Amino acid sequence: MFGNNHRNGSANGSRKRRPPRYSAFSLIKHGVVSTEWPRAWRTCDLRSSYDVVIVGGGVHGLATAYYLARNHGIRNVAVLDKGYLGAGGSGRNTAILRSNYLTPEGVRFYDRSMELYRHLAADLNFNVMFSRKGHLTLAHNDSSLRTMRWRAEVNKHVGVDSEVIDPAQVKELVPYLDVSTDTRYPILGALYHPPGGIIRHDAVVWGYARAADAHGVHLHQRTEVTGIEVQNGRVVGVRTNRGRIATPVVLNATAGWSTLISDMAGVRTPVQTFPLQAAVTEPVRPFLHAVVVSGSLHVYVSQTDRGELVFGASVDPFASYSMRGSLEFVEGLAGHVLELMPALSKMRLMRQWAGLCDMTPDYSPIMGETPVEGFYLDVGWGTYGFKAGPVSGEAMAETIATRRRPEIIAAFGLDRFAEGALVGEKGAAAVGH
Ligand code: PYC
Repeated sequence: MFGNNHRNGSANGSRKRRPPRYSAFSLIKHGVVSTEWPRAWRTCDLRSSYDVVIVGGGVHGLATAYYLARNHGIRNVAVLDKGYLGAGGSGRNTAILRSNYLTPEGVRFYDRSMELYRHLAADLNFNVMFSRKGHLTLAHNDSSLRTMRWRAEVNKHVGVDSEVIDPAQVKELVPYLDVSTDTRYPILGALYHPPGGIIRHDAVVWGYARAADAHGVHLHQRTEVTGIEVQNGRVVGVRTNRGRIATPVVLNATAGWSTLISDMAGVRTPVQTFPLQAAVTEPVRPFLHAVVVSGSLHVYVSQTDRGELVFGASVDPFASYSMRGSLEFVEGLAGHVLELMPALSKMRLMRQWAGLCDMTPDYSPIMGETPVEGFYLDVGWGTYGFKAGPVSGEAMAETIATRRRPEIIAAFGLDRFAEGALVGEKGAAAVGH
């Protein structure tokens, strides 16, 4: 087991430790013989000061901490979460990865994330179970077909593999889809994006947490931020339920509560919070080898390595902080799924849940500096945050280390709303909202 605090690093957390390695022998030993698994990260005392405090222990906050330490040598960093690591959007999303966006800024950004995800298991020495299945966005009418063609052209221009395919090709990729022409929503074609796929979301969270900890970062669960101290226009500290921390840099990497945290620093953001519901079935043998999305039917589905079908929809039509599933959602979902794949009528849903989505007016995130010096934002992730975890972590770490927003996130600053330079991604943001 890792000891407390600084046993494996220097007092300022500046020395890198090796994360534990699991051999086949140790898996058998811990799985069968022993009940005591080594801890993946330490439990640390809260220091009275840190160079950087990251609010939010999801994939964005943890990735930023990891890249701050690994790429920039900034290790006196704390990640605070009021619950447990991955308790928010990182543990509640449907784990779809893709980069087939609509704007060149969006495509380039998410493509970098895909590249980081492809190498993440080796990078973190942790199996994140990335499965490159291919991603299909179905078009049921002429206008969505037009948008698919537009997206395919932008994707190709930026070097991302996407093309529009016809119903016969769709059927070849997903034989269980009903592509007949006498349905209510006939499939006219699809945007096919071969690099898309799914990943194991909790493994991504744990992998980043473990690697950040090994670099000396402090991970503080059950640590709620109650205030942010600003003096003369700059951040000087954070108040928490466990005490005060002096710090010149705070990153708001929360979802759901991002406006609450920004308000504490006196920074207003154009964000509204909506629930998004999802559900999972019992496991069945593998038969769905691509991620399937239908904007018109407001549904997406993929099959996990365990055989379960994971379904999601668009956000609920009202702003709320509720994370409960509803019967209306399941009823609508079942109807829409059966329009697409009637053969699924006998499958049983096992669980449903909801997560919180911070929606911005242009369906793009907000990343970078704010009018308060030292207070940074990585928020407004709507329904597209999980797939961006690695690239936003990398870019936010660079922003904090160099005090300059790198080119890859230049378009996503808070200033774009005042300047009217929006990055309109509505046509490519999950399903129609
Ligand atoms: O952006 O691909 C996406 C997505 C899937 C589920 C929610 N968002």
